Amino acid sequence: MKRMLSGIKPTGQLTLGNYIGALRNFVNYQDDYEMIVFIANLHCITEYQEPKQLRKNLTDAVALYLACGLDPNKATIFLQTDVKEHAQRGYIMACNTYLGELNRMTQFKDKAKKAVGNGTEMIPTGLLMYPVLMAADILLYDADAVIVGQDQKQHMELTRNIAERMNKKYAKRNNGQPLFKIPEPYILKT
Ligand code: LTN
Repeated sequence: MKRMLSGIKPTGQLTLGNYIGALRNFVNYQDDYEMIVFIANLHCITEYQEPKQLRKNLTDAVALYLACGLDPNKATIFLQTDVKEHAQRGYIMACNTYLGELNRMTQFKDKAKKAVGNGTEMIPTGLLMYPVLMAADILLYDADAVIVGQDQKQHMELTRNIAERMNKKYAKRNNGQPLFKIPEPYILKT
């Protein structure tokens, strides 16, 4: 069975758009794929979250996913921070990613511009590192496919580039075997 992965970042109220865009697909795919779904709470805090509200958003998201038919007997569902390897692998990915690549990410540029627009000129480093952590999330699980929204397409491309780069760089150390499976993006239509 092919393995499919997705991360959910519940920073606000879940909407009908979430249901149509993501939820429905997870439920459809859980019979045909080995589904791994996690709540990306480390990604949530790249922008300030009121702690109580964040905790509520996390549990609300899980409740909604279960209510919509995501079946814990079929899919693996967990919290990103419960698997310490996400953060650890994120560091290793950062050592194999160029500052130029991260600076070019459109989501980073938009969010950085907003921080400056607020008059603070304080851009959290976590915003820059966001795609590196996402690459770690994906490559940890040797996923065949990753479900993402259109806005995450560039992050998926970077993930594939990092994987290919590390496969080349470390092939000799791994008996010629690639370190990582190169995952296919499944881009959601909204
Ligand atoms: N960046 C995604 C959430 C996310 C994710 C992932 C999705 C974090 N890690 C790994 C797929 C695979 C978002 O903003 N929705």
